[in-house]
Amino acid sequence: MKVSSFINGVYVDSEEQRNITSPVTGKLITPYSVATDAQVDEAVQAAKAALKGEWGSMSIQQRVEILYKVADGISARFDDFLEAECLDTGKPYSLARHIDIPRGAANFRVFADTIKNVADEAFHMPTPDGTGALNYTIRKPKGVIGVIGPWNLPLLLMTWKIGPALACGNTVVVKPSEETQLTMTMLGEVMNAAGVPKGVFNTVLGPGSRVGDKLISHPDLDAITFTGSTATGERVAEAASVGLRDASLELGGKNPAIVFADCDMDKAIEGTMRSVFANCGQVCLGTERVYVERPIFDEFVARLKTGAEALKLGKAEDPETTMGPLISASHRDKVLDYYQQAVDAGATVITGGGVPEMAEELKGGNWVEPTIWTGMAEDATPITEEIFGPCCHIAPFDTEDEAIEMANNSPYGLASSVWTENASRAHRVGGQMEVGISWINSWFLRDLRTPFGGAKQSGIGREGGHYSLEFYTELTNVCIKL
Ligand code: TXE
Repeated sequence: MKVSSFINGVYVDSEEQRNITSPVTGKLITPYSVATDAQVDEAVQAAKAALKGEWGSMSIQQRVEILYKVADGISARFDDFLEAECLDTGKPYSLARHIDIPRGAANFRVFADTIKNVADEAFHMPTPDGTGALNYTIRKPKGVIGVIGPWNLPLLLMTWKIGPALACGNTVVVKPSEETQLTMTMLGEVMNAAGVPKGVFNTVLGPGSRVGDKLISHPDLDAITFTGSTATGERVAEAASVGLRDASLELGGKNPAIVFADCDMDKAIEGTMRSVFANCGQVCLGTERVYVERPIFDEFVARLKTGAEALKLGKAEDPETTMGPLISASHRDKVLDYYQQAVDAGATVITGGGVPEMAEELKGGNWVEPTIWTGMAEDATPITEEIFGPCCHIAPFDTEDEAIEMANNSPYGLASSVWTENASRAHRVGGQMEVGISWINSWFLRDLRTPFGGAKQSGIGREGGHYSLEFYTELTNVCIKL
């Protein structure tokens, strides 16, 4: 497969080639072409021109039909997308088969349905002369949207933005993470086959600091939607402020789980296993801080340890595999540095803490052990900073108020999970979490109509359902004097 930017309906090469390597083996997967500055500009100009062409004059129904075809196109090539996503990220097939690829298709279907069913607002108003007036709103596309995303759930997170952006009639220039570009590259073929007009969907490939920065600084972008780290989110917000463009920022997290003694322990362990270790801990919604009520603390720690030690690290395609590697060697260095900082901060290492012994052919991969700590002070950096690896710290608590205070004591506010069988407590505690998404007895349970986003340094704005429409459209109020 040739990996290059997709501009105005065709793949374009460039002289500068870089390598994509496997997180599983460290070996070369394929080279890719880095977009030049001129190609970034061409992509934005193609997107701008497409707004005025066939795409711009389509009815909502016509757009919706095309988006259904895009969803069908992903589903029809399910196995190709699955293989590419797992090759790029190293995540187990068993995970991507149930989450990443189905959600990639669903993101087009759901937002096609959303735009089809949304009603315009209308208000009648009295006027001094008694004739009255009628106000109604018209939803228009914002224009050219810059879409920048991360490497942890590449197809899922990018289409979560591209789906609603196109449903609302915008055009997009997409910059996937330089770590994971395969499924976004394939999406170009799907768009062409579905009849998406040229220039509506474009990709530019390359490093964020260069290609990404060139894109967000382009004066002809009308809005930017970004998922990634808080530090880069601040840079995106800065670039968006020039020309007063709108920016939607979905950033990092340091998500807590609170486990009360009245929980269903089996469910709490199963849910926490997923929230800590799924995707090798590389999920923005993942749990890295677990607070457990003292009477069940020892049992909880022992059972989570058993679960962590039962995880099977291995190749993505092996049906036995339940955990893959980290995305890159540099990310592994970062995670291992936190593992060391935890020891330095006096942590008791319940399990893991290092690099696992892997079979010869996997030795070059970015493997780390699933890790659980106890005993750190709440201000230790492995407890305050996002690690983005397969690890968590477990601390005991004695009262509900103490648990809420510890859980909320973070500069981040993306997600939380509360485990209790007491319905009053579930509502009381769930509502007090300073986060965008508060789960009770669950994790990663997502209805795409609900608002998604973070409080505090976890982001600005919400996407999902009609919240996405708010971001991806510009409203015009028409006021008619009757
Ligand atoms: O993120 P970046 P990285 C967190 C996680 C991880 C850390 C760093 O803690 O360890 O961030 O990961 C593009 N202008 N999350 O370095 O830099 C970049 O090319 C424009 C949490 O991968 O934020 C990529 O496409 N674009 C997160 C995207 O931004 C720029 C998921 C994200 O990269 C740019 C990923 C620039 N100046 C990491 N610099 C989550 N919330 O899910 C970089 N990019």
